[in-house]
Amino acid sequence: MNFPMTFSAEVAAARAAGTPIVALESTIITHGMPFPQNVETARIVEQDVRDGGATPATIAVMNGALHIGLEADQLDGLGQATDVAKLSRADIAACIAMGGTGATTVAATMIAAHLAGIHVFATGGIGGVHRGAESSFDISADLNELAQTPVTVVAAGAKAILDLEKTYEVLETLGVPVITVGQDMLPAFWSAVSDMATPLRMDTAAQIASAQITRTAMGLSGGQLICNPIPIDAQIPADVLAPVIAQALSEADAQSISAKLVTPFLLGRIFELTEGRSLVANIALVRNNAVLAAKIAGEMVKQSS
Ligand code: PSU
Ligand code: MN
Repeated sequence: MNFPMTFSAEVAAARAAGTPIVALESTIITHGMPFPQNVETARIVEQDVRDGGATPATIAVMNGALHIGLEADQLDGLGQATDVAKLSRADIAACIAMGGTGATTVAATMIAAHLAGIHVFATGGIGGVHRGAESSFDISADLNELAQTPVTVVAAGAKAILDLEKTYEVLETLGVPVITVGQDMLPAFWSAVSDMATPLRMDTAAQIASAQITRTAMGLSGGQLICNPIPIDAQIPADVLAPVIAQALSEADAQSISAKLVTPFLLGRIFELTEGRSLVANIALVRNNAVLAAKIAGEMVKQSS
């Protein structure tokens, strides 16, 4: 390998032992949540993965090296740093080549996880087709990544700030399995249900692991999107959120927020407009996803051996 890739001590040990590992992203820490809740959440989510029987591997680029698993002080540093780049497929290699530091989005975390032989990844919500994409062309690189990189991504669906109908249409076009856990309707990130039926439903981690293993065995490229609804007692109902999302979107438009700044701006404004309630829900859903991802990773080890 002719680029620097380093493993945290616990990830190195898990690799040597062949025990389950769950990848975690870092953009949610640097661009998705405010300090200090970002660092607190990252630590709690890592512990949720351990409690679920797997080893957490939080992924980031630091000083030109791809880190698979962060030591506690590295996580603290990243969570407090300003000026950290937001890395997707387009810029992760350039950041490493230039010795830079950056946080990985869903797309970049999938690439890194695959390079490290990790098959399961937990996050909050994936990026997708933004509202107004018919004129802005703003479609997250997360969607293409799901189509080509064999990693199972556990999320609470696509983020509700997006055009969810267009997002799921594009996923279907790209041949990405969209699997909702335990219910017939797709979730909507902060809300447990949307008004859309899920293309596929599964009820156990074993089924989800088997589906990814079968997909890869058949030579079908790409991963799967696992839509894990936020626990009902932690959700914010969609009708409560709708006007808040509309206001944040119109402010983004008025201020000409574009490209990589859109999602962080919207999440930040929704946090303010809900007086922190959106963050409480976001933390609950990420934790829920980490627990499921650990079970799926365990099943993958079991079924592959
Ligand atoms: N999930 C969250 N909060 C986030 C993200 C996911 O709960 O901030 C991040 C992920 O890194 C995802 C990114 O890839 O938001 C989407 O950014 P964009 O829309 O610019 O592609
Ligand atoms: Mn975008």
